[in-house]
Amino acid sequence: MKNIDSRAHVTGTSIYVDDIPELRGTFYAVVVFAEVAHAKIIKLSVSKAKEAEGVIEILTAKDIPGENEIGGIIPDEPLFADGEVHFIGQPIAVIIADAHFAARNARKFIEIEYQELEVVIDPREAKQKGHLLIPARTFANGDIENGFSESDYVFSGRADSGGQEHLYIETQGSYAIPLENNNIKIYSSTQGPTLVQKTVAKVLGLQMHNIEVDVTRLGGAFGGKEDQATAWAVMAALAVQKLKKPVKLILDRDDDMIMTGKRHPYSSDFKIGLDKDLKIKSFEISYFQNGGAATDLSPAIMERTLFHVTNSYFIPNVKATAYSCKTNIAPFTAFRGFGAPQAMFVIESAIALAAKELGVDKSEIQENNLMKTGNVFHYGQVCDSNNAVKSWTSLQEKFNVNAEKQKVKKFNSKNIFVKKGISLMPICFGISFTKTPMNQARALVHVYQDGSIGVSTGAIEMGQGVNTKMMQVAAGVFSVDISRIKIESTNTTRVANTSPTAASSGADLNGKALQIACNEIFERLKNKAAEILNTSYDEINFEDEKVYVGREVSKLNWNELVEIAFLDRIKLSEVGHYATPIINFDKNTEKGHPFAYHVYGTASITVKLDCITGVYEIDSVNIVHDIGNSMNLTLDKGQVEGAVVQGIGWMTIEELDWDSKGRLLADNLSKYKVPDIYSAPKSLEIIPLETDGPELAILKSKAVGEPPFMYGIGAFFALQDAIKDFNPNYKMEFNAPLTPEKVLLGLYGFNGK
Ligand code: LUZ
Ligand code: MOS
Repeated sequence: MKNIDSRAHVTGTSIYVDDIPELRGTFYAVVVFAEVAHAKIIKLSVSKAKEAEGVIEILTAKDIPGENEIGGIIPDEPLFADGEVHFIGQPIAVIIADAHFAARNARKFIEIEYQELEVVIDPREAKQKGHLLIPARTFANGDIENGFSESDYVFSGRADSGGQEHLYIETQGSYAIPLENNNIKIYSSTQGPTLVQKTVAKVLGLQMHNIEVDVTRLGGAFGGKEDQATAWAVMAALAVQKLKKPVKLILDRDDDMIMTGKRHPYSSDFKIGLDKDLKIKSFEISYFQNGGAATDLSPAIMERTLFHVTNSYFIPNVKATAYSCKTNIAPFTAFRGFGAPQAMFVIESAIALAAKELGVDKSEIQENNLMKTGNVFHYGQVCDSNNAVKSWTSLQEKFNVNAEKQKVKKFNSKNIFVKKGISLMPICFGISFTKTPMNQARALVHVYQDGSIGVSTGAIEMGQGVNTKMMQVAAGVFSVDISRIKIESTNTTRVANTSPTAASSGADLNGKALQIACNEIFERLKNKAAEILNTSYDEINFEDEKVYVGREVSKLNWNELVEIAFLDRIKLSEVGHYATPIINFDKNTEKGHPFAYHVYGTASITVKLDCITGVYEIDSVNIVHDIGNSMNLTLDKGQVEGAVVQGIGWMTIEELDWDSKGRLLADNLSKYKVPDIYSAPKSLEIIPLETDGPELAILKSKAVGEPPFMYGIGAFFALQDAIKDFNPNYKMEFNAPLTPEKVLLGLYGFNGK
């Protein structure tokens, strides 16, 4: 089944926030933000800007009737800076004007005087100064010291991975509309409508029921709109409350890049111990997470890092400590993988270092240590499948990896200035929000008198196709054609208390809730059909909108059955509620069973490097991916393809840097290298691993949003492989992204200075 949005996307008729027909009298808002990274605000005057053409109103911290607070986990983030600023891009005020450009123009008349304070950019420096967002946390298992003393080889090193700009095509934005009795309706480009509703109520001094949030779809999010969509909705709503007029706030791309948080850069120290058989005995890590200037989601992201310390490997002795470091940069936030990619880059670096020192192929160590059924993850959950090994061996068989390795060797022996490299990358990703209470969802289903069906869930369509999957779930339960079903917008008045659509769990959680709601209605209809056809409940079957008695088709069809049921006053609406069973986690012992299941897979990545320019191409990526019993292979492959390209971008060409004053260097699209068709693999093949799929996945079809992102890590090591072939003295450094510039330095021995 195709993505139900394809046609509208291609013809340009899909509706995003900025496409909603505007009401008469709509005003436009632009955000004023800090130009220095850390300072006291000595003076803030908006009077000149207020005189500028078209300006209606300017709102600052003192105009907030409720709490000036938008921090979700820890209340340390004001909506508008009050007295101090902590990063360049921190909102200070919002200008409302009769046109977007009028508001933007007025921004230059805002007068702010700062008394500058010390700026810290580096997470290790922040940690040294004691600037932590939350206390450090340690996950440990076994006895690492014992593990190291039992090891024949011990290696230590450092690994650094950079940030990443989300670059959703649709920038952040909202459109807020006044309703009667001081209620407000907000259209928001958010993954978390309930978070928007709750935060608007808090800042405006209202109750949640005063705020209705509605989302049709997003033009991409990737985690960037899990909680950082909220501020823009709150500002628009604040202006509506003041002015009683509709207010639209859509960020221009440059404002979006400057003001919003990105993937967390990490710097890590590791120590790995192996025995003679290349079994990893012990692994010790310190992660320094660059958290930025406010907590945002950093504790949850740090937690997911700690869960993914060992990737798909079984390591008996582990000790991992993570520090979430406060720096003067826009608060870093959720991004596809949510801290797990950063952890997996470190273990892969440790294995690469060990392989180099021992003179063995990295894949030998990888293969030797894969998780097997019955192995216990360092956080206490028991591994319940052999999918890590199965995907590894299946990749060898399906794509003949050994032959590919030989080809690379042969190519390199014949070429001096062009070199190839190949690397294998296994992945293992835990599915469920690591915060157990978030793993719940609801769905509302109406069967209308004419047999058509309306479905509302808490899931947000952001291009991933979750609405298509929801349609498949409902159509499957009722055995009706998909044309009968409409997936409604996601709206807080129809489905309340939603978790954000995140953690790859949108289809599982909302799909299960939808299944429950549909089944309830279906049961009633089935009973009614049995009554009408004078037979037993067990004899009734549905297929293609017809009712069967046993295997025989009856005269009764879907439409007639619904109509009779309605006239008989049978309830044709239902709310389904789902909460993931089994999962638990004890934060005192840092042990439990936090994940409904794990997703596994293995990729092989081949790169080709021009050793004169340092420029490279990704020749091919071959993957055996664990999708379970995929309910929509087209959508699922689309997720894998997009994730791989995004992961390769993070590891190779996307570079975020800040100067010592805390200014983002790549703050617009002419400076930030976006992965494009040329950086995508020339060939990308995905074969689903043959497995049944777990009960806790919707229709046994596994979550697919985030796990394949981590295949991109293989590109880094494939490139190192190619560099090594050209320069045998290459001093391997684990410092991502491995840009052409860094590659060139490595090729000619200048890396590490
Ligand atoms: N968001 C969240 C996530 O709040 N908790 C999670 O565990 C998570 N995991 C992945 C992506 N987003
Ligand atoms: Mo996400 S990183 O699943 O919002």
